[in-house]
Amino acid sequence: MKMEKGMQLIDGNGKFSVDGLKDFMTATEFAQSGLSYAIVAIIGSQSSGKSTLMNQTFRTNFEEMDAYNGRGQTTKGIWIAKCSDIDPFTIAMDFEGTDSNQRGEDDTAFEKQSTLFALAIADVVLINMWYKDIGLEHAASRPLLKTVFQVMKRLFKPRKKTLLFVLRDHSKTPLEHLKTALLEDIEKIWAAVAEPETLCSAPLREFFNVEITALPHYEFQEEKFKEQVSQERFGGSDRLCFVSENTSSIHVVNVEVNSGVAQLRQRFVHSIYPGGLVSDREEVEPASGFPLRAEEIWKIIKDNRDLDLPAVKVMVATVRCEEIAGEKLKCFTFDEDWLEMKKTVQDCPVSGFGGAVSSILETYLSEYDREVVYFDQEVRNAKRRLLLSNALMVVRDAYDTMLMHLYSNTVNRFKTSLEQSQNEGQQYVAAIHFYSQLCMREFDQGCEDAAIQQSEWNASKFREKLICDMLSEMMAKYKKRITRALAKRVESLLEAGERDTWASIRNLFECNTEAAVSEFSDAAVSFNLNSSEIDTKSQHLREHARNLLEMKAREAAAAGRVLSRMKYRFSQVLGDYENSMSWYNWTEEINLDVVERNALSESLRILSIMAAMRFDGMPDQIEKVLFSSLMDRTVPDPSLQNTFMGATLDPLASDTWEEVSPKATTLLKPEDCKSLWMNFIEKIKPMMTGARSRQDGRRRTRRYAAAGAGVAAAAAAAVAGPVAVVNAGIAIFLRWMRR
Ligand SMILES: Nc1nc2c(ncn2[C@@H]2O[C@H](COP(=O)(O)OP(=O)(O)O)[C@@H](O)[C@H]2O)c(=O)[nH]1
Ligand SMILES: [Mg+2]
Repeated sequence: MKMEKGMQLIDGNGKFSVDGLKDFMTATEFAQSGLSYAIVAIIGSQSSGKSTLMNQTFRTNFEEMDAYNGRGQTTKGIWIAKCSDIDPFTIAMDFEGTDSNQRGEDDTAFEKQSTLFALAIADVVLINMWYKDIGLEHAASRPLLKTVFQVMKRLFKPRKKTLLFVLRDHSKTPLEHLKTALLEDIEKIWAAVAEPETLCSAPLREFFNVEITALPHYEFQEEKFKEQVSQERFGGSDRLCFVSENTSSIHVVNVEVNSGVAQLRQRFVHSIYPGGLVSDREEVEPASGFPLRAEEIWKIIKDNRDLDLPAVKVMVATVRCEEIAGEKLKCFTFDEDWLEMKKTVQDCPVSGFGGAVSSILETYLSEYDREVVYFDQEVRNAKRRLLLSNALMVVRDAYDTMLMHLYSNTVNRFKTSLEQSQNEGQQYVAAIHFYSQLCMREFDQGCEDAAIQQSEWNASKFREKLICDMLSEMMAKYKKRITRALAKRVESLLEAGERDTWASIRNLFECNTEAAVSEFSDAAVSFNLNSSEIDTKSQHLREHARNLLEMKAREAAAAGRVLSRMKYRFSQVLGDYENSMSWYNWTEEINLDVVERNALSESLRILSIMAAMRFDGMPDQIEKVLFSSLMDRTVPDPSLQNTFMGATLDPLASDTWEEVSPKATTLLKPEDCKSLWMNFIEKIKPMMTGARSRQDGRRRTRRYAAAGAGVAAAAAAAVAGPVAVVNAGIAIFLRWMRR
């Protein structure tokens, strides 16, 4: 597409050509111009030679009216074209003429809209006028100027514009006269235009640089016209003049003082550079935002809304920065190096991960920065932050995976090194010191290597977890040590069930637990824990030991086990007694009731020991209560059970021990003890029955033995000797007894 021929940006019905402009942008590569560009628009009455002038000046190819077909509306709407061979990139905008008969007298809406569009978008607005109109009260150009000033005052914060008046068909009237009359006209019209409050009495110069030039008749003096319009260098023509003089009396400043001859085209070469036609323009907006800006401005104008240019600027910047950020994010997400990195890190740690990812990220962030450089700073910074945070979201999983590798490798390394050191017989605390430092150092280096420069991420969570795991490893070791030191010994102490069982257990617990805690505290120094953290961990170790005790105590307090221990103890006492009794020697026989009471008392002590964990060594009444309730009334009076009296009289009819916290240390409730005891009593009855009958047997045996011994003694004395006779007698007697 040859864009010098121009494209219709807005058609006669006010429709904006988004697609056409897109093609124009692509074909001309306008977007690449950054801020190095200028836009020149021309407004003026219908068929006043605007298109002709634009084509001659900028070597464009806007449609012109055929001179032989009479005056009429040729240019419809608004056209744009790239000016040929002008540096910087310059866009020419050709407008449908004002006062057009085709639209009718009252249809001034489009004129106003297009004028406003020209003032909002162009750097230089050429105002095409017939030279003969100057000074005329009813000249066609007066309503146009009024419109220009009105719309300029309607713009919110407009940029200062250059108005370049082009006086057409200039003949002999000296330029000085024309200029004076024109400037007076302009000032009058400016003053007459009602001003919004904010701009009250603001002078014209704050809004416009005014320049005036005059051209000969194109048709009658075509050669001269062309020469003055499009000659590359300053020529000698005296017809094309930029005029000005001391205009202080009429408050117009910045009027170009140039009485010499200049070429109109030449004014647009290097127009943005110092000394150029628009070198003092401010707040230029980037070329890449042009389509959006033009479309938005036209939309606002069409909707007859207030045209707030700074707001448009922010809107354009927002949309463009978002678009660019979106493109960059997409490019980053699909960047081959990044994808490769992301894939690799799933399987194993990647050396130099942070540097590599940061550098890929930086590539796209720099591209973003380059492309948005001319947009509103606040907007572009905000969108950059968003781009970065979105890109970091893309990276986050891979980063975490990378840290996960470092973390788990370090934990494994720590465990294996420690294990190896133990196998080699190294001192445990020293090994902890050495390997924890070594592993942490390596972990920190790994994290540094994985750090994403653009992020504020750190590995503290993984580091904490790592320390936690190392400590757990250590804790497990000390817990094991405590278990090993306590479990079996506590079991046998409970099994023995001696009077000092709990004191011994407490002693055992304290010695071993505190030894482990103290060593743990020494080892924990490696992890820079504060004292309260060390205290907490130490407490865990103590709790572990205590729980172990409780577990062992509860195992030992299982009803069946207690019962069998009591029975065993009972049988032991009874057995000891029976073993001490001789079947044939008439030694002093102890009352079996006393023995029984002894055995019962020993068994009851086991029950008393097992009733609660005496962890804190506090005295309690359990043994006393058990003895008074069970020993003194071996079988509770069944008639009192289930009665109020029974309940009050029986201290064991309860599920708690006084002075003993039921949750913490009760192993057997009072009522459990009672039922266990009753059970026990039932179980030992046969033992006692057996003992009693054996006692009877013994008594009889001894009697017979004594009798037999008398007879035998006599016989023995006579025959074989006394001992053999006695023994034979006893053997016969025992056989008889067992029958
Ligand atoms: N009198 C006069 N006519 C001109 C001049 N330049 C062009 N024309 C003629 O004016 C008519 C309208 O020209 P055009 O450029 O289409 O005017 P536009 O409607 O303002 O764009 C054509 O016939 C041109 O030949 C000029 O400098 N003086
Ligand atoms: Mg035209």
